[in-house]
Amino acid sequence: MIGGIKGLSKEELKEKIKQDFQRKIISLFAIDPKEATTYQQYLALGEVIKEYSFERWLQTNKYYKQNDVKQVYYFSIEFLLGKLLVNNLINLGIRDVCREALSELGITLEEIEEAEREPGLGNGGLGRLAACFLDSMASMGLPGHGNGIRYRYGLFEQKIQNGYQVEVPDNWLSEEYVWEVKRSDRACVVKFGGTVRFDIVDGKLKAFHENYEPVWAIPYDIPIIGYGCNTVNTLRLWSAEPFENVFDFASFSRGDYIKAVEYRYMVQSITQVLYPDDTNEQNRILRLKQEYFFVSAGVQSIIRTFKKRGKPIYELPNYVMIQINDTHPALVIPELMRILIDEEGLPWEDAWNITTKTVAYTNHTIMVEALEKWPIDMVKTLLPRIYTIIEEINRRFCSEMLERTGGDWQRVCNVAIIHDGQINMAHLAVIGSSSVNGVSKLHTEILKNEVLKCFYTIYPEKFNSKTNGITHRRWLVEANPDLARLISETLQTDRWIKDPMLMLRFKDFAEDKLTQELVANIKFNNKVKLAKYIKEKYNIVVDPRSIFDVQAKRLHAYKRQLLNALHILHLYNMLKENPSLDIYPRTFIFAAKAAPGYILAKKIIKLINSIAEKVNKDPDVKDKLKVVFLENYCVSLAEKIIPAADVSEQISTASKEASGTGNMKFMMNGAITIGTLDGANVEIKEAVGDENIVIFGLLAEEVLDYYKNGGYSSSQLYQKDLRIRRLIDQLIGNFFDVPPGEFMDIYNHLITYNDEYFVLKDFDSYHEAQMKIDKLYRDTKRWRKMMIINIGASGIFSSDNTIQKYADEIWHIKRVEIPD
Ligand code: 4GP
Repeated sequence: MIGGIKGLSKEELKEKIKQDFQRKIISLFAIDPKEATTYQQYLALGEVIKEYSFERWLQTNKYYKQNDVKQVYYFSIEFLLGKLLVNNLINLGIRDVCREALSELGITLEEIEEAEREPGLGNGGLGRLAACFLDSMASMGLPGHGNGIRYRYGLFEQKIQNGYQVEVPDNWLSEEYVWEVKRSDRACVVKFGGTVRFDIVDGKLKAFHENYEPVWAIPYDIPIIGYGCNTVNTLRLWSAEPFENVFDFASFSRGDYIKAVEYRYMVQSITQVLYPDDTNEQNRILRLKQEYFFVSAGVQSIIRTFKKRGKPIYELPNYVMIQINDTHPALVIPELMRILIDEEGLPWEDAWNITTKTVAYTNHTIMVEALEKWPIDMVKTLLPRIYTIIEEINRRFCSEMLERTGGDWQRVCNVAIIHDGQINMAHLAVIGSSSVNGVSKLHTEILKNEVLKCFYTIYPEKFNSKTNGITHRRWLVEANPDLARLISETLQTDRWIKDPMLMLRFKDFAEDKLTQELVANIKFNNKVKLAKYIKEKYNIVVDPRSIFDVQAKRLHAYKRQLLNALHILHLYNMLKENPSLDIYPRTFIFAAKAAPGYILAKKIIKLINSIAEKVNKDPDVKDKLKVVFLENYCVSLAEKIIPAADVSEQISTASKEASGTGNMKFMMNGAITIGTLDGANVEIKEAVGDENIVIFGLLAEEVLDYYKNGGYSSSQLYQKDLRIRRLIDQLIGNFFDVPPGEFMDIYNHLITYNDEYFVLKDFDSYHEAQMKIDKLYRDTKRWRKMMIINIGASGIFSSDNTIQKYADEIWHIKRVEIPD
């Protein structure tokens, strides 16, 4: 192993990097370092940098153990990490010296960084939030780790062919993954299927789980390196592997060969693929297997570590906290109960007391499709012991409720865990944890007053709000280094990288002419870079002097990419009617993946591309409008797009976007938000002031009222509003060069099924807002001032602040300083 880098001078470190890097190339590939490909250089440099973190990693774990530090485990079915090389170099504080070392070898660091493949182990917001939280915890010296799944195939790679989305498997592990360390010595056994037998042992009822299929859970650990400190926490991702001796050789010869192969296939399939859908529940047994698999392995490994401390099991909540990222890991609750009762021999009441104190739950969405429910039979067959525990939790809870409500069965059914043949995972999560939080103020209010209202009446003390955040180290220091440098120069310190609230002082320079010019230059240069990328990749010329108006996020009807698309079509119609119409030139940029089975979303992608084709080819609008759809939206593409954005589209139907985190990334990079009062947009508006954001559309309560009372008819609007009628007619007429009926699903969604997400209802107000953007942008001074205020105020939305609140109010953990 390569030694540490502690205490070396800059020169010594540079020499060491050069030597270690070259030796690594030889030891990995047995080739002359000069002959290595860029990818080989990346692998070698990655290995070297990973090993530099080992000293701190060991030290951190040792410190936690020796000092009995309380630790938090963030359980998430997704971790969307992005590339790690740049991040790790920055956090270790050695990026510049590494660049110099390599350049002395004739190698450009940025080229190596570009060669990294990012693991797409997440769909969108929820998974990326988990990754931001890991960075914040490590950088703040908080003892917090991740627990998840090492999917063999991450989220599909998106290609656009003839305007349609085509999905290609993401074979991210075809080459080794540099940043992980396989820990076979820490493997756990997870048990599926079988039967449960109850027996009296020493006068106590005891459960025996028999005839199950065992699966090995093998952990792969990734070091999570903190910025500017010695903390290196752990992200543990589990991979499923078969037991070699389950179907022994004798059964092979008895003709059970097929059975053995089936078993092997069953096991490997568990961690084979990430479900490419972040809102529609995949009512599939495999998904349930995945959930139990990583939960069981994670809880077992936590208990094993805890027991090594030699403390009584009753003390668990004083040393361990498990945060469950949405309901996917909610089986933590019965799994911890199982271990405490069956393996530790605790009585039910004690086990329950420990479990509810140890677990906390975050809700990320109110979309009904995403609130997980599992059929009883499926759980009973796959997880028979877990099922009996859920049943008992439910029985006790319901009888308590029955008493409380004076025998009101209807009210009890509304909150039961098991009802109508299904297990409601959100109910299990709320009942079994000490804290329930929403991810923005508005979202938490909606949880309390609508979605989880019944529970809020029962446990008001559990409910709290933790507005999401993003790590400014990735989304500013790494993605927009010039802007980060300007902030440091302006504030005459780079302490804001550790303490993001200092960023607020940047707002004081909003009127300063020089700062305004510098911010504008940086934005312009970022736009030039993105324009170059677009030209190289798509052969489309976009003008960096035009407004870059960006909507980049998952494609979903409630996020309303359709509203944006229809509005572009409207601008096009206006320009065709009046070619001299004075609109400021705009480049509309989209990036979005649609779940492969989500037909409407895929049609919207096709529509955007059809509009792009029409607009980009038309010489009449050439200087005023451009539309670009960038394929395969992922973390590294986001890092290219966001720093170049002028306008940030956050236009979801109010009440539907729990928080949004893209909205924060864009503001941090100086884009001005056009948005509804939804999710964290509400708090962004509070932070920047009404004059530095452009708000439009229905309010959440209006939307919720409409849902309750009906009241809005999209077909009436179609009849009344000529602009809208024209747009809809263009969709279903022969305006676009597409097969007949191509956009019928969109038409039906908007008109036949009455526009569930109020696209047409908000159209007029959106148009007004866009005209306001047009006007504001022309006022250069004003716009620059807005940019600076947004950048400065974004410090509030650093995930460091969010995590501090989780640490203080839910986890009760403290920062620790890992000594050298
Ligand atoms: C997302 C929410 O849709 C988004 O508003 C929020 O910012 C993000 O979680 C993080 O809290 N939800 C999901 C999901 O990604 O899978 O439900």
